[in-house]
Amino acid sequence: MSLLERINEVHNQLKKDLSNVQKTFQSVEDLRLKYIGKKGIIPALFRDFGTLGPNEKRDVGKDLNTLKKSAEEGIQIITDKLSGSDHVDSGFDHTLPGFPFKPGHLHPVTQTMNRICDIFREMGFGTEFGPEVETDFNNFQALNFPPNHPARDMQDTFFIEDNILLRTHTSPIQIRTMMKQKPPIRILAPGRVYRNEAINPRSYCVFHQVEGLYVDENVTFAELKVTIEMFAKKFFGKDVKLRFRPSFFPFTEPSAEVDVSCIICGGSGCRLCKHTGWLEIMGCGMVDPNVFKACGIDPEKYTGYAFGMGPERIALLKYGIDDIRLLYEGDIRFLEQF
Ligand code: 2NM
Repeated sequence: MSLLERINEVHNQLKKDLSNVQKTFQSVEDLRLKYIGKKGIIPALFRDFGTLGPNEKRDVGKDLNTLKKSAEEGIQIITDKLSGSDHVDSGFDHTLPGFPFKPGHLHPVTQTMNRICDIFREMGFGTEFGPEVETDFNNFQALNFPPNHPARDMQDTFFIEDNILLRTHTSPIQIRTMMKQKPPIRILAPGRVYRNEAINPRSYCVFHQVEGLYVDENVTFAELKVTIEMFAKKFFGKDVKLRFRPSFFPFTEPSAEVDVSCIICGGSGCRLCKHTGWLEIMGCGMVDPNVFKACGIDPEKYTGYAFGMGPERIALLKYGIDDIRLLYEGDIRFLEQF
């Protein structure tokens, strides 16, 4: 092969190497050594070039110089690019202080649920979860709802099939627990629930509940009262007063609704408590014997109390928000205040 042909072949190989080289300083340096280092290909060609006669030198010299220039420039361009994208001379000052990104935080409803669960955990309540798609049995029948109760209407409940629905409260979690576990049972059931009702400032079709259940021998209404009183004082402050009003739920007897003295005015009357001095925070009662029977628990041996509250409602009260829909619009200007 003549020197001219070798130069041509080396030039083609150089072009391939330049376009395929890995973009690291080490690979580019290896390439430089291969072609223009002292022991490289191009200096070797120059040594052979020195043995040619004057006429041949004229023909070959031009191509050899072009090859040398290609190698030097090609390697320089890649080296410059690498330097720019790495650290040198990119025009960016790496010593500037960092941009102050605000750390994120949990949603106010999640914060409220966690706080409720934490307080009851200190009192010995475990936490149970369950599916949002439930059976009619777990959501209504076992909870002593009569077959024609208005809550079982399509107007109030999202049905998926005849006996399959979106749970309207987290009580099915307690039903599942009572069916698989013997007393003593002391659990909290937090979760998302669904109701097919018109959306307005006070109610939304999706919201949350935290329910509690305690089943053992000789559980009394007095224990229910002190447990809820301890919770309310931890959550709202030790000066808060409580009021239990008689109420009705299919799954408890007797039943009560619990009010706390208004956290804004302390009981003297204001806009938040609609000038009553009281805020309703939850419902509660003694578990109806029919619920125990449906779960295979002996109502002659065991009694129990249960309670339920809505973290959305409690978050609205705590933060003085007047429209539940704000909690679900995901507007960061609203959410970042909590
Ligand atoms: C409430 C109020 C009163 C309740 C009852 C039960 C169960 F499964 F044990 F029967 N779970 N939750 C209950 C009782 C819920 O929410 C306002």
